[in-house]
Amino acid sequence: MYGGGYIFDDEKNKSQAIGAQDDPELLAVFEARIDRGEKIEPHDWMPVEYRRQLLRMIEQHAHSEIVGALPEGTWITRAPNLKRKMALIAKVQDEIGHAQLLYAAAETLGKSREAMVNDLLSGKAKYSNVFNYPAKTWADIAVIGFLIDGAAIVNQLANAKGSYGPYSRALKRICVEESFHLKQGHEAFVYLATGTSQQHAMLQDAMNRWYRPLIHFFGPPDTVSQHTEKLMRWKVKMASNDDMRNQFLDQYIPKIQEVGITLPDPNLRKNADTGIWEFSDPNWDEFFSVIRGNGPCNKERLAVRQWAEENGAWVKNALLKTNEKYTIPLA
Ligand code: BYC
Repeated sequence: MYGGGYIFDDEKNKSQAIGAQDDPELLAVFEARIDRGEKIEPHDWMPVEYRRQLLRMIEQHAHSEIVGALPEGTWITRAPNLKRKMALIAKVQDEIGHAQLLYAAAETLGKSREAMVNDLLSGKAKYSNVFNYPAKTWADIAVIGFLIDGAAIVNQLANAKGSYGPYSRALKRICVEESFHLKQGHEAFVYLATGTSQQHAMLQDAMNRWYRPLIHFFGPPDTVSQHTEKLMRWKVKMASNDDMRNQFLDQYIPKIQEVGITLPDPNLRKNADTGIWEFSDPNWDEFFSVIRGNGPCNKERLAVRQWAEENGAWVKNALLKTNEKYTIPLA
């Protein structure tokens, strides 16, 4: 999928600098293409804001895959048996592969991978809130595999139908691999839920801790979301935060409850008239604090990435060919 390569046209790009005004005629042609359901490709004209928004979202997604490998990665050496260990190694490897696909898709919008990685390491870039919480026990791995991957699939299946070709193609491929992650997560979840009373209690404890971060995963309520309206108009986001959250709750709450695990929210219920899930205030202050760098594990996550960057630099340097010009992948 990511073969060949082309040099990003800097001259063309200058007219697309942040703050530049879009040509109204080009904008109208662009929006008509979006309305017709056409895919936008890297060499096509696109509004400055479309490029900026896509880059922001894809970059955050790529960072989420890289950082998301950390809580699970710490359990590889402590997996309860060889089967679980092999599955977890394969899953973590897949997540890093997803980051590669997503960085390549983001690069087509004109930001180098190096700049993106620097923004992650400096703490400037965001990544998914959920990866700033600790994975305290093996049951956390079951919750992540089943429910975080499940939540990600809801988001990614929808956005795979989005307007930007490279992102949409990357998401399609990611979803195929995620469906295996979900299966292994579900199997591990059911195994613990229906196992000994200790296993059940360990899973219940993990569920209690992950419930709120999972509600946060889909982003702030639509009434507060800054980017949804624009992103949905341009078919980058194919459903709003609240719609995706509701779809997730609809699909997964019954699956959690059917194995005897409860949710730590007395107000969680589906409104039979509206079909919408209602829940207690999930403390959006906590969400905003976590995504601004003040969650329980933000500092630890970045410290691990910084360590990897410093200690892996010699591998990169050994592979670099000094006489080669940098090319953006053709996604
Ligand atoms: N976490 O206007 P809004 C995985 C930020 S990894 C952090 O609603 P938008 C996996 C948002 O960026 C899959 N920040 O934003 C990996 C914005 O801040 P800025 C992760 C969040 O973009 C390993 C502000 O809040 N999935 O599955 O319209 C192991 C206002 O929000 C979050 C993706 O990355 C959040 N949860 O909608 C296992 C999907 N939510 O940029 C599994 C791609 C919001 O203005 N991203 N913010 O400073 C998206 O679909 C959208 O960006 C979101 C948010 C739905 C998340």
